[in-house]
Amino acid sequence: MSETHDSQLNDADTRRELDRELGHFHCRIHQPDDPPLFTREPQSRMHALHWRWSDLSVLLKRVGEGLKMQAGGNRRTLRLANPGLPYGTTPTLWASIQVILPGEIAGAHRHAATALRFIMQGNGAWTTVDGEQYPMNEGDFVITPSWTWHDHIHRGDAPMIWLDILDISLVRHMHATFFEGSQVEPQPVSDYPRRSLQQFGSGVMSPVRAQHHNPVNPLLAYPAAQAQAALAAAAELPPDPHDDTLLEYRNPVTGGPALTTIGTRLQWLRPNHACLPQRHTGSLVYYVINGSGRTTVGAQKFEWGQGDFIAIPPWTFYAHCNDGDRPARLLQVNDIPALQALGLYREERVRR
Ligand code: 1HN
Repeated sequence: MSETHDSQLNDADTRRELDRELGHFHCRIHQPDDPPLFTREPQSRMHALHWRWSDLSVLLKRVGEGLKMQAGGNRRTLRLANPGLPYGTTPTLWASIQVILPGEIAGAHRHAATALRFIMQGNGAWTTVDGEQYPMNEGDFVITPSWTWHDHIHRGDAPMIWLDILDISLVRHMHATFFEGSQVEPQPVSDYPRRSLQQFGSGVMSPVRAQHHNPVNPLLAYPAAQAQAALAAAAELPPDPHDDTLLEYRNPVTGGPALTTIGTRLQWLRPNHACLPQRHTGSLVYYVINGSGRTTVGAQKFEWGQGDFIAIPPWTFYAHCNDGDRPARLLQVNDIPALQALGLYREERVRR
């Protein structure tokens, strides 16, 4: 046995032995078989995943018909669960599809986790967020900033579904979970139930002396028609090589993303434009609003259509392509604002 090998063995034995003693004092030293603390690049355990609407629609029907809406602020949701993670859809985000039946009330509660909703199908449900009340129609985007009271009431006559995305996994990693259920279900509605939309909803004008009800983002609802018109107008311009047309839902006061930890964007992919690959820190969840195409994620290729979901792990190259003959529209939800706030955002774009 060479001298170096011998001394390494001894060192390994010493390390193991010392570690046992240190354990009594809640201390430890690096062990020979510890996994590396640092990797050259992020190595995510999250899987790239594709959920098809043809599967989801059947499962949603079963969840809707089979499960009761429980009292106490519970929700009836189908979770998009990533098999590479102990819970959630990405390392930070938790995506689920909520089913609400006519006449049901999803009672009021609030949590430290930030939430967003994007209405997938149906209409007639209303959401109340800190006393403001908004109808939820297909394509609307409504937010529940951290610690705002929220409940939903379905006044329509057919089941409704929407996408809920929360930063639950981020908040759990930070050990910052708070939750409170309301004694009053549903919560009282204020005298000016559309205040934030009336003050900030134009997107181009805002009050000079508004009393911000909510210091995080005063605007709680982003109606579909306005967002879709903005997207269609921007899509008349030449495409970005990596993203074609990608618009962010913004906080009208700061100009930053609508939520402090979660980024929400609408994407337009025109036919015959193959986006170039890119990768960045942060994870993504896509919902296909309409159209079809394919997305390469690392070595995998997902062929998607309307109603499908895709999850993309951090630091993995991805590129979209619309090979249909109509434009495709996607909702992209990411955790980029959280990474940016911590100084951890990086990106790489392949050039032509
Ligand atoms: C939640 O509070 C809602 O308020 C929806 O509608 C989905 C998923 C996990 C945890 C809390 C809602 C949720 C959720």
